[in-house]
Amino acid sequence: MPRLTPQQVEAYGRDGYLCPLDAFDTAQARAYRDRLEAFEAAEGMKMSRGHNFKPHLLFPWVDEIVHSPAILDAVEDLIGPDIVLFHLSVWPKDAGSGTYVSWHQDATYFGLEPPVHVTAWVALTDASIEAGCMEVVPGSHRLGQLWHSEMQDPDNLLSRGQTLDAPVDRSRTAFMPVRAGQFSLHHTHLVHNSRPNRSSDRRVGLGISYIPAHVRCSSAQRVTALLVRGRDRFGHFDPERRPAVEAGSAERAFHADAVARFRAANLEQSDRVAIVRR
Ligand SMILES: O=C(O)CCC(=O)C(=O)O
Repeated sequence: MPRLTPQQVEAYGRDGYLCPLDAFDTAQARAYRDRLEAFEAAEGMKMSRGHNFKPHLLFPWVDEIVHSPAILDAVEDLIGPDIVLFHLSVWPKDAGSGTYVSWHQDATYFGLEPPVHVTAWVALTDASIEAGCMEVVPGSHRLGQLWHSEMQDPDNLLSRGQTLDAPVDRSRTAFMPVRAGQFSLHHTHLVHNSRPNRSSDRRVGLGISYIPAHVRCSSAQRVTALLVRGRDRFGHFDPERRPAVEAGSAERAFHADAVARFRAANLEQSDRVAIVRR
């Protein structure tokens, strides 16, 4: 795949997102989806809220996606050659379910300094407007970090229910539909949400958070991350262990520890926001 054009890089700077871009073909996307759903069936649980963090530590096939040259080439054009995977969430929405994602900015509880971070949302199924693809406020990334409140709602896929409560004009939004095998890119301060899936098929994507290696997490809790391209001359994170087999006992143990640390770091950031707002 060609690198991003200067026009695409300029559009990202202006609008805060790019969509759609091609990662792999639909047959490959179907194969990845089948792997995910076979695991869900075997475990008797869906990889939804509460179980959707950091699957790249459990599954070699997710590790393959996060190293995809098509995705990393585009990310490199936006954040440079030394790329660290800071976080990854699976975002499944069953057909006809009420699950949604509230209006938010990804940066809110990440505590990244400086806040240089791009999310690649990689579609394992078609994510049309009807199926509840992401909806964004173009250009809102230029507003910087905005206030959020925590609205607990089991249908909201965001783990802390963080919801924008700053007055941002949402009268002109844009949707980011992607077909299976495509991806979109969005800026850490871009205001976005997604509505329930009204289609007849499940909608599943991977939200992969990439940062340049010089960016650190300001939480006292040290977290893990994975260098996916280039060099890390900073050592801000404990290196992640790439999975050798699908959800083996070593993979599960490493994953559980990494997720626990990530949740603790997130909670610290949420507490900091609450103190500042008091
Ligand atoms: O998958 C969705 O509907 C929302 C994902 C999202 O908010 C993100 O990747 O930042």
